[in-house]
Amino acid sequence: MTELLQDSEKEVSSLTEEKNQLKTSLSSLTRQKDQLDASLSSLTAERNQLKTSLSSLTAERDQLKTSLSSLTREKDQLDASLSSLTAERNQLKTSLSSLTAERDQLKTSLSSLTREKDQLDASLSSLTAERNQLKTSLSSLTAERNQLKTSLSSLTREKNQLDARLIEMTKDRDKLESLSKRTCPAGWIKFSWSCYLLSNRSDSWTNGKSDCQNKGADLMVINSEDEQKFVINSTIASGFSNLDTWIGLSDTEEEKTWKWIDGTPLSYTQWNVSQPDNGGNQNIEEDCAHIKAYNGKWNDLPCGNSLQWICEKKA
Ligand SMILES: [Ca+2]
Ligand SMILES: [Ca+2]
Ligand SMILES: [Ca+2]
Repeated sequence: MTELLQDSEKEVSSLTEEKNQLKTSLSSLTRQKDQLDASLSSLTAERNQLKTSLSSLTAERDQLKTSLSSLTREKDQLDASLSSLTAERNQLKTSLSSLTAERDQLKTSLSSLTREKDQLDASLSSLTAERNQLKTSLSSLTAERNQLKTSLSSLTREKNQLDARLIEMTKDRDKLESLSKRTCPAGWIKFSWSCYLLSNRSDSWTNGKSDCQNKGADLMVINSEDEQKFVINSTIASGFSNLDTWIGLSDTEEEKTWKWIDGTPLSYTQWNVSQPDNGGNQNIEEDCAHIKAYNGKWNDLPCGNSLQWICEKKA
């Protein structure tokens, strides 16, 4: 029995010890549970805060995504702008370079223009002086011009008169041309605007004159040296110079006043040496002229002498 008691005592002791241990464990577990409750409560609060944070961060992220997208577009535009600005800058650099060269040339030009301007200033000064002189000259030239205008006016009138005369003279010339084309009758010799005929017989100056008048002519009137030369040189008329021939010149009306038969003034003469002499000392009257056979010069003879004669009429 004792042994049994002993065993029970032992068992009670162990159970008591175990119960104490369990009490201690319970106490510690209760503390532990309180601590866990407190932890759970704070974790729940923390989770709620984190949920709120997550929500706001998500919103923020979405805004950032939107921003990123718009910034990406903006960046692309800026890239394009940069590219075009770079090209523009390169062009500007080129322009700057050429402008710099141009500016240097302009500087050089400016320098030479400045020198030129100084020269021009000097020239201007001398030109001003010259201009003043020219003004004075102009004034006198204006006066001169006015005089010349007056002269011009009178010259114009004169020219008009000359024009009118020219027209008349042209008409005259045309008449003369048509005259010069005229021909002479058969047997007559033409020279200039006249026809000439040597008589085939001899007679007095007066009868010779009548003979010519019967032929519509007159005794020859020598108007010029040409006509004189024609008479003595012409081949066909060479016979003329081999003969003494009456010409239409006489001083019958008034002694020593020689007149051509047609009233032509006596301007050209070809008298032989010492002629006319009215017969000299022979006490005769010599009033009619003839061409001398041997030299073609003129001499006066008595009108009744018998010579051949030369008739002349207009062609
Ligand atoms: Ca004549
Ligand atoms: Ca005489
Ligand atoms: Ca004589």
